[in-house]
Amino acid sequence: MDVNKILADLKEKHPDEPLFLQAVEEVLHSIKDYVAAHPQYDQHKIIERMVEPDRIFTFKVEWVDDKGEIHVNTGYRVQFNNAIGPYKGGLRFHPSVKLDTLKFLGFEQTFKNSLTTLPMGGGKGGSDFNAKGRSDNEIMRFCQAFMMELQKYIGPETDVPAGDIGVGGREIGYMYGMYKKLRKENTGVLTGKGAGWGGSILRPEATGFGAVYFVEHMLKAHNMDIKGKTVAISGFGNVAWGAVTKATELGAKVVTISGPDGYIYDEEGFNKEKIEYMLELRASNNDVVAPFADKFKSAKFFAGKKPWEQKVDIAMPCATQNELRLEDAKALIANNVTLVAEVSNMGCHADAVNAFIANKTIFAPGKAVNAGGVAVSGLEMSQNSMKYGWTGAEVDAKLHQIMSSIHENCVKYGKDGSYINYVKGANVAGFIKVADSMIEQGVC
Ligand code: 2IT
Repeated sequence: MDVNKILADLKEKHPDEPLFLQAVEEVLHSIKDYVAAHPQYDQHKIIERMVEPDRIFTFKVEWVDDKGEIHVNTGYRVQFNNAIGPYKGGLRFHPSVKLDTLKFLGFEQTFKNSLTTLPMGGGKGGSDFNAKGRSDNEIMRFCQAFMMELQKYIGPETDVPAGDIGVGGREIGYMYGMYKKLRKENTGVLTGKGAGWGGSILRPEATGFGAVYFVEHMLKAHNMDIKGKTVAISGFGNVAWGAVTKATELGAKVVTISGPDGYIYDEEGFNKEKIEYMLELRASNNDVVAPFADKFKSAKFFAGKKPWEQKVDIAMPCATQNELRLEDAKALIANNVTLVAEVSNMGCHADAVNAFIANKTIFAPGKAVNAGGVAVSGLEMSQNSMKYGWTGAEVDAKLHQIMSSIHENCVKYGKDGSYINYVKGANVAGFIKVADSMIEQGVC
């Protein structure tokens, strides 16, 4: 495989898709030695076939706000690769969403879903809708209008969306209601549903919980324990909330969360009351964390800053892509960080990842660390197919097992002397299953 040629061709074809190119570049660099040692992949042009999404849908979403004004947004669904199962992946509602964003996320999702051990292909979708300041009724009307179009392209056996940034239980509810009305069916077409109407217990917590379970495995592989460790977390949405909750429960001291407005440092660490307040902040639709410092005396707000300047043992970026850059990685390394677990999809800029690896910092990529979310989505699909529901303890046990298996696979393909290169391990392990399935299923 000529990585440089494939990347140059892609760049020429998609010069305006920097995120997609960044995601592909990271994967190709980490799998190139493995591919070179296994000529069947080149023979079957697997890489060239893998970097091209199966299909992309783009549609118009029209809706009316509370004042009667009409708005127009763009909706997308990228069906990236279904070699190992139905397309599966979240919907992101955020003003920054472009086709580039969803192609990068769909590409990442293909490898991540392969790592989960469950039969799910990769897909992603969303819209440039901005929920900030919108009423619940406006959000409902937008979700309904979005689903009126999206329903043409999805189905429980073909493509199963879920949440991502800006799409949580509330939005999934409104979209599911409209799907059901249009299609006259109660099926597992979306995951992240309410526990009372087909959702899996523990799906809201799964991404954050799974991430902390993965961190536990990383620490254990290096003869350490999470208890007593200080943790910097960014973001304050669903994923950050799950991570703060589980890390706190296991005896770690979480000292930061963040929003687009800045970050909160709380020297006393989080507790139940503070964790509950995170949910309140999020439900306010204001996208800020500053009010946290007004409510809790021990909390300080740092406007416009990122948490990575604080001295901590563990850093877990849980907000969005490229939120941790080279200067942040340098600050963490200078402060002797023990471990960095990327929880957001491509949360660390490539330069930052390279700095961690060069420094032999224990570092794992999002597609391994955050795979617990989509894994429990896969378990939700299984429960829906069986018309059955597992208990929280059953789902949690399966989540534990999946995170353990992902860690094992990362070590298997990423061990480099005494250092575990989790980036290489995750990319190679994710690649093999998809690539072999494509070969077995022929050119189609
Ligand atoms: O990035 C992700 O893995 C998600 N947003 C969850 C996808 C899913 O289908 O649960």
